[in-house]
Amino acid sequence: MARRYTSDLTWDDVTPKALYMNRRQIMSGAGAMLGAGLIGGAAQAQGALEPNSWEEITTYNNYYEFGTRKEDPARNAHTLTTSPWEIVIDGMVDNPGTYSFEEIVAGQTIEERIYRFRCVEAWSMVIPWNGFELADLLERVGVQDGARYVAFETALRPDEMPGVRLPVLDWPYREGLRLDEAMHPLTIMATGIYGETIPNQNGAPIRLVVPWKYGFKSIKSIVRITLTDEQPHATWNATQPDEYGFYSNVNPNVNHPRWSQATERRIGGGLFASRQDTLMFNGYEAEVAALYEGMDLAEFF
Ligand SMILES: Nc1nc2c(c(=O)[nH]1)N[C@H]1C(S)=C(S)[C@@H](COP(=O)(O)O)O[C@H]1N2
Ligand SMILES: [Mo]
Repeated sequence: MARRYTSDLTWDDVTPKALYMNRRQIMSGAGAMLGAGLIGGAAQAQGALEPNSWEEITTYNNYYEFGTRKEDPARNAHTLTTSPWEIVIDGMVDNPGTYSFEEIVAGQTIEERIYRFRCVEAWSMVIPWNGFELADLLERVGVQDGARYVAFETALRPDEMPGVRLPVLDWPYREGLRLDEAMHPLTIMATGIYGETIPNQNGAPIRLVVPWKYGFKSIKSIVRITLTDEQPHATWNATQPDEYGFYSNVNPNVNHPRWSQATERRIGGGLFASRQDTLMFNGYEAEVAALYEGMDLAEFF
């Protein structure tokens, strides 16, 4: 019951709200570039893991349903209706059904989890999420014997999502985890950032966060969760199987065919910040390596 993961990043690492508000004001001012450079540079010199600002987290996004440029989701995602919201939970569960967002979060303790977030494109952030362990939800609906994977699906609403009118991906966006990955205490369903309701561009009202995997596994605005005995369809994996594996664990030793994964650019690091080394399993090796014992991580990338 009290199986709780303690993050290696604590709230002491988070810029207090007053401070990050100041920082936003500083950065929008005349010395914006210089200020960003000095702050980011200082933090990095100390090896500190300073969470990214609200501004950075909510304006530099990947959410292709709202466009493929980093600034598109912040501009376009306001059209997404996030209330009411329902999630279908089906497949190999004792209590399948259509659950409202309120039913899903009822009784969950919303925790703060400050996680590194590493996109497969080799940029990264540190994000203070609010959410609950996916395992808690799965335990409530009752996972049946024989279930081996969890499949997830994002909403598909052409009226509200300009990006899905183009065949950029095989909509709806879908992802999947092995059951033991889904049940891992690091895996959360996020409903907030910095204690605020999660913005639409970050996957409102509820999205997955799997911090040891490349960002595309952390599927947004979930409307369906299915327990299954077969490896689920995963959008990026299906699109380019030689470039995006089903597992997609962050791994500095396995390069993307078109770029190195050994280093990453921390968003907000500033003009003079050097790239930083990418950590095995994004820094969560001690917690998750056992899940992959005996697996060839280059073959099952
Ligand atoms: N439905 C959906 N989920 C998605 C994506 C997307 O395009 N659509 N992009 C993924 C990618 S590539 C990344 S890096 C993260 C970005 O999350 P953020 O914008 O909150 O930082 O969301 C992931 N989840
Ligand atoms: Mo990504």
